[in-house]
Amino acid sequence: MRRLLRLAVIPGDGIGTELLPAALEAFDALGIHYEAKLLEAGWEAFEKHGDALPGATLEAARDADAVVFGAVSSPSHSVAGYRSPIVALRRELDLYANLRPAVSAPVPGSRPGVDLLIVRENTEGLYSGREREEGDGAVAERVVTRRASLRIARRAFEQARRRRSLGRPGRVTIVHKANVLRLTDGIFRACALEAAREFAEIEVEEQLVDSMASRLIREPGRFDVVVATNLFGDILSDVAAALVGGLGLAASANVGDRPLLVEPVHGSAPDLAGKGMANPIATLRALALLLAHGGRDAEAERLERALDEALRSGPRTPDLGGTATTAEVLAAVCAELRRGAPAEAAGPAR
Ligand code: GGG
Repeated sequence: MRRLLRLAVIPGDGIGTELLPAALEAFDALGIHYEAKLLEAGWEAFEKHGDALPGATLEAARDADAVVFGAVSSPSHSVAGYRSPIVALRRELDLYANLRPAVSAPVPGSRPGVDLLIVRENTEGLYSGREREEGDGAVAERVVTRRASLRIARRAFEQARRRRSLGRPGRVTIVHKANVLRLTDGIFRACALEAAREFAEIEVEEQLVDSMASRLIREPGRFDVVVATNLFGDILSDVAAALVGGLGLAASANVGDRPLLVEPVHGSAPDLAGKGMANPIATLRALALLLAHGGRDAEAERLERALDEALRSGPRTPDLGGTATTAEVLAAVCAELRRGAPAEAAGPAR
């Protein structure tokens, strides 16, 4: 039997608490040997403890093999003492790369022939947290360092190399706006081109971010790996998700040296919360990313296959035009996993 997988599970707020820990039922169906420590973070945690990311949560996350994060939506106005728990977790755990795949899905409206990976810098850029009031307005600092740019670029090229070994083209598109942001994106661009020289077999191209947004919508099938600074990557990955079924299906992996943090891309969706109708597929895909990045490719593929089959022929939540509940979709995926499961994986293995 494989080593016990120690998970820190942070449901967060809103639909995050309806999706987690419920989605871990898929790990039971896969026969994965795991333990889950449930932890608090988000607005409710802030109201209760005065901290959106309590110290105990951060410590347990540091100690876990992997972190599964649900969803939060931080207030859009300033609240004294509040910090975004997901942005803080990414920074505290130095999870410097946010990997966001966008792949065609068997659902209405998904564009065919899309299989791309957005590699978003996760620790600096416009999310550096350096904002201050000045004059009659405010200033946000966009921080770009050589260290962070080189390591994110290398991560992108490594991903392109790995994907090339699986039959993808092996191409990295560097996204920037160095013609205007000459210093910050000048550094990002130069570092990405420097990293490119270590990966001779990988094709490299550049796109200005505005042109990239337009090309992504017109011809998403031509992109393989896309590397971008924090905000550009955040926006482009939501665009990419919209092309292949929407945020209800999109997941990401936050990676650094250790541990790994996976999450659905969507937020806590306060308008949907409490109805039991949130789409669990993004959270389940996040679990598949956890397995894939944890060196458990066979189980990741089984989960991905079950998700595709459930999307093709199973019940669908309202975001995909159906009327099914979260629980019904989850049950369909788990039934799919249990059908044809290897004998030792037929039941819970905790
Ligand atoms: N599952 C990721 C998530 O909660 N996304 C929404 C998000 O990034 N929110 C930032 C925040 O509310 O602090």
